[in-house]
Amino acid sequence: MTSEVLNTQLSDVGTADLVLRDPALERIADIVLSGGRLDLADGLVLYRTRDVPGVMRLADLVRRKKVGSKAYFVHSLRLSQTNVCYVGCTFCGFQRKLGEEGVWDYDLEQVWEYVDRFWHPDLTEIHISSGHHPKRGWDYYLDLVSGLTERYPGAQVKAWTAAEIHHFTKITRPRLDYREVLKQLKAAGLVALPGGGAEIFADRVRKRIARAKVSAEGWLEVHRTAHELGLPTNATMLYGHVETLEERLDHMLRLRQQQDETGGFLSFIPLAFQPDNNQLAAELGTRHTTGVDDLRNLAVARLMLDNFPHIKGYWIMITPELTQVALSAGISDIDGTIKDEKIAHASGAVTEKGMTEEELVKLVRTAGRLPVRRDALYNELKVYA
Ligand code: V47
Repeated sequence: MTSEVLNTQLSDVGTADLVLRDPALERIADIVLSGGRLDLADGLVLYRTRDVPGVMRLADLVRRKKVGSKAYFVHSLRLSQTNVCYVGCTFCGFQRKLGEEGVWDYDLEQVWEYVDRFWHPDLTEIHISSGHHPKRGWDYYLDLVSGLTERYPGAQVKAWTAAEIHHFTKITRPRLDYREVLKQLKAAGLVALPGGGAEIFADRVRKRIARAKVSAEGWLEVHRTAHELGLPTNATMLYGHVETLEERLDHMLRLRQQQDETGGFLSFIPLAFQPDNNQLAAELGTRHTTGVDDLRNLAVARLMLDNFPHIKGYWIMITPELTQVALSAGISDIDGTIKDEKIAHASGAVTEKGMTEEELVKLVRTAGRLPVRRDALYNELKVYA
């Protein structure tokens, strides 16, 4: 592709720095820059080319077209009210069975005490993700959302993965469906759903790593229903274990298809497998994703998921330093302060459990981007000009 053609098609962002060394990428750049769609075969080219910087540059161009120089973060708190879980996903080092050593299981008073401990005037999002508890009743979850909403009015409650929503349908008597569970949570104050529990949609992988969890179809149905009810959601993909590149792309294409239909996804977050203290790590040997795979994967996501507003680099799992580089590989969001991450750290994450707002602003600034503090729904709260 000549720079002349590129300049005509993307005059708004400029393409002077789009140097592509692999001719196969030029055909893909043509499609992307003319507003076309990439298919699975194109995705494989992106995953297999040695010109990783070229893939990153192309993704960066798309990122720039969507958000300019802005990079978003949120002042958030992770809350995992329990680690009790009966599902037994093999990649998970966080889960404990009832009565096992290392279990925690907060009642409501303990939840308030926990949030009080981390509360800050700028706290805008409480992101809850936990385990499938075999004993807790439905009212507890409704009281948890309404209690948080009343006690911390400045903080939006973004809670429970589709897998947990699926679990809630099983504990309600009479049994409620996804729609009714979500309606009641929304009425209690819920504003959005996090994207966890998606893992990899392909059956072959799901059977091996998340056999007893909500199916791929169930996960997508929960999110479709949430979108229909006006609850935006995120989507994740757990990569770097036994999945193939085709299976990663299949995962993204299923999300893209659903986003075409509902438009309710805000952000896509690739989750790099944390390979310690879990059964899958024992089977595979401790094997971290490489920085190149992390960056390439984020760039591929930006290019394949053309209808997603944001691709998030999750600094907890890929490190703050690599997240800075990823700000030039297609990402527009770096999550947030988090404060007390537990799930990734239970499987050996080497990062801190949280960062301050000042550290996040510095991270973004020194990567050459404009820091923007947002809320859970991507409303802009402060631009750090
Ligand atoms: O659902 C568990 C994953 C998820 C491991 O929506 C693991 O904004 C890697 O959902 N290695 C929880 N991943 C985290 C999550 C999330 C994170 C950041 C942002 C958002 C968002 C959501 O973590 C779980 C599971 O898919 N997970 N164990 C592991 N060993």
